Amino acid sequence: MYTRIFTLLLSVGLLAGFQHSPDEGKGRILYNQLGYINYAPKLLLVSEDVGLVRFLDGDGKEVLAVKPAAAQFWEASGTAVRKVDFSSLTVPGRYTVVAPGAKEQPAITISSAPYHKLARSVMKAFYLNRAGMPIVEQYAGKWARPAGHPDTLVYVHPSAAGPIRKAGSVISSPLGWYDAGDYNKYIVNSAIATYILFKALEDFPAYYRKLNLNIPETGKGAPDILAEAMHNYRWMLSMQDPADGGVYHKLTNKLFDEVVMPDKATKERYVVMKSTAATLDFAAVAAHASQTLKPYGKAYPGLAAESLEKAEKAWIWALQHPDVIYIQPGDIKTGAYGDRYLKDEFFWAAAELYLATGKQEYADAIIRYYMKPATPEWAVVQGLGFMSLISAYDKLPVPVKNTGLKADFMSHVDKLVAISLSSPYGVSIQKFAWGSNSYVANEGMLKLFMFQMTADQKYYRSALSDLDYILGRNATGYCFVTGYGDKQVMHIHHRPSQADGIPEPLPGFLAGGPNMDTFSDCPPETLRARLPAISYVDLECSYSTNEIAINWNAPLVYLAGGVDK
Ligand code: 9MR
Ligand code: 9MR
Repeated sequence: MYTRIFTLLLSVGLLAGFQHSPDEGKGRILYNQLGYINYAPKLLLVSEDVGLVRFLDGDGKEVLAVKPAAAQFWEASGTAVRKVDFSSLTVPGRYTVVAPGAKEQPAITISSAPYHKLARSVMKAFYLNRAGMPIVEQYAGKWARPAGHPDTLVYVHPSAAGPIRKAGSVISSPLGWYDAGDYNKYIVNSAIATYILFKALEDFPAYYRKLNLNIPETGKGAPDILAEAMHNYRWMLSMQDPADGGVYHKLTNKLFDEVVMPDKATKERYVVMKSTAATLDFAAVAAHASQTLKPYGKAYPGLAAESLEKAEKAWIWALQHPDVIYIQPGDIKTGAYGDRYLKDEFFWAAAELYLATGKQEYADAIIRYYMKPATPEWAVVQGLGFMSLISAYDKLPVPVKNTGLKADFMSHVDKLVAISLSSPYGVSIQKFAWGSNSYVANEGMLKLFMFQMTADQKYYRSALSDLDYILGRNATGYCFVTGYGDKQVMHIHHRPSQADGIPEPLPGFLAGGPNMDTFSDCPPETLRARLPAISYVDLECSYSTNEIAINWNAPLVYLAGGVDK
């Protein structure tokens, strides 16, 4: 009875916006827990009650003292923070941060390459999430596990049936990455993640050609990042119906698997419904792959040509079926990725097909589907098309240039930079949705891309600031990448991490992050703040704030590797 009343009071408190986050309150120092680059700008945050911040070297000698800037209130977190700029500290080392009113004295690192391990690890996470093959000790150490989900016997769901592949017939569609904490494979999300890895290789070629991930394909003639992307891309290719070029939306169980290791999850799997979104995203990635693969014909014989052929076939299907929205069949309960707005998918596919073929019809399509840029999300993909087009800008025909795509993209990214400069936390994110940390990572990716294009330092600085947020300088105080930081995420919603009997989670995964999309995932008595930037719990039940996903890690690969290069 008393517990009931207590719970009731608690819920009233929560609904009223009462903050229960144990991390809230006074005396905080928020900082990038992996460290800062010696020659780059450096910013940490303190709460408003914290005074003069002193930096002590290994001998306890003060090397710098900074008066925090005026407090700035952030509506998203319900707290005020003061910026501490310590950019003048450039000597690599460990420094203790002390300040009156602070409840801790954290040690911060300054180094020439503080993100090297991280960049490799966020990429290696894709290997650890592979379906269809064993993860072996030589490459994974204690994270080794037997193969799961071979997907060599997959049923054609009634929604996916055609004249040749009838309902209930069997196809083979192996490999790929698990999407997230669940074991299903979804084309829409796979496509954007795969593309971003291709793009990371292209934009930071020297770095990614030599980055050794210690995976089975290492040393076999292709850069590891490409070989890893190929593990998923090969699965994607098998999702196209050879009869008509349409692409199944997903390969999935009927219900989400139990929380067990992959090899213990053996329920039947289905390919479900072809959709226009999946087919266009497939077309974009396959067209792009035809270019990415060109220098690696020895490692992947014939694959570049096959890719282009499949991409064009997918495009034709999409033109003939321009509005097949994914509608979840009644017996299928897994993720939907049900995008309803497809102009951006048409734009992205047209852009990639033009770049791969130079054909007039695709140039016309770029213009026909032209739209203003936006930061990428799984359902918002035109930004990826912009990145590809701008990278090849000089080769674009005049009418395509005349869309104003370069200026439009730059103004989008400039807006992001402007927001981050005036934001109390130094970030561009304003809307906190499911996977909020990936919004920060995607914004950082766009900024770093602009830096590559223009060499303008303002983009680089703002991208670094996004990385600072992800690595601890955020309102929860967590370093959001598993396996890293002083305050680590320990309980991600990720079946292998939950079921493997090892206390710590698999490393290198970006947790989704704070948002208020749903509160129904954890038991009702769970304490969770009711303000967007702090509404996060490090609990396995909290799939809405603490799951991981391939499309969230991918932009972090771009960002962390691009900064580490
Ligand atoms: O594990 C699932 C996760 O990958 C999804 O993002 C999430 C929302 O669709 O659903 C999770 O599965 C839960 C299901 O929806 C309801 N029963 C409990 C499942 C978690 O173990
Ligand atoms: O990332 C997706 C998020 O934008 C949606 O709000 C959410 C609920 O539909 O689903 C997320 O995607 C999940 C997918 O449906 C199933 N695998 C796990 C994904 C991450 O939570």
